[in-house]
Amino acid sequence: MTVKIYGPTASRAARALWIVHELGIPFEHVAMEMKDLKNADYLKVNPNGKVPALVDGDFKLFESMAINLYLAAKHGKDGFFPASLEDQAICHQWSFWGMTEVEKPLLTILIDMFMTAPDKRKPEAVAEAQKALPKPFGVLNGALQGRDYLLGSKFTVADLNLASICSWAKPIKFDFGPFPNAGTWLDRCLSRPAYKAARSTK
Ligand SMILES: N[C@@H](CCC(=O)N[C@@H](CS)C(=O)NCC(=O)O)C(=O)O
Repeated sequence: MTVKIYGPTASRAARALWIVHELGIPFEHVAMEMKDLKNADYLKVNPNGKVPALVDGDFKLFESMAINLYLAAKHGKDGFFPASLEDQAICHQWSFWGMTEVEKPLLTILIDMFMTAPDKRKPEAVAEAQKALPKPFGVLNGALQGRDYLLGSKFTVADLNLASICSWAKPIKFDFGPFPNAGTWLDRCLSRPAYKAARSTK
């Protein structure tokens, strides 16, 4: 069955597009326009009127991390979705952590830098977000000490989910100098062919 991924490539739908490329499963990309997300037809897919959303046969799902964890559990091979309950919990841990500890400050800076008219920018909010980032990136840096990926030597859905959030550190030119493990891990993840393929999905 072909899964449908809803949402423009330049949105959080990129996370789901990355994983379908990584898993090598057939998918249909329903690119959507942001202006259509509150249309009645789309609200039947995702009542939040947001992207991404997934439809897999009769099954519908929203929330980017939930979509990716579902697809990884269903289609992951060779440890991409780990076998043990503990390792699966670690994948959930990093996915939730990315959303709660990292996403907001990164997005605050990204929106201010690239999507806000100069007279509407909020330097205080940006300064606060800048101040918030070293703490989680310090934690991530420590977790990656002596290992290539979050669970060890294998790239898993934990890496994909967290790197898809942390990818926003690139356009805002976050300084990974004090966090070299996190910086090289992010480069390693973002150099994967599936990430590049997802970004060029029309
Ligand atoms: N926590 C949700 C956030 C979804 C979200 O806010 N998506 C944005 C696009 S990146 C959106 O649909 N915005 C439209 C709106 O808020 O009306 C997820 O990770 O899927």
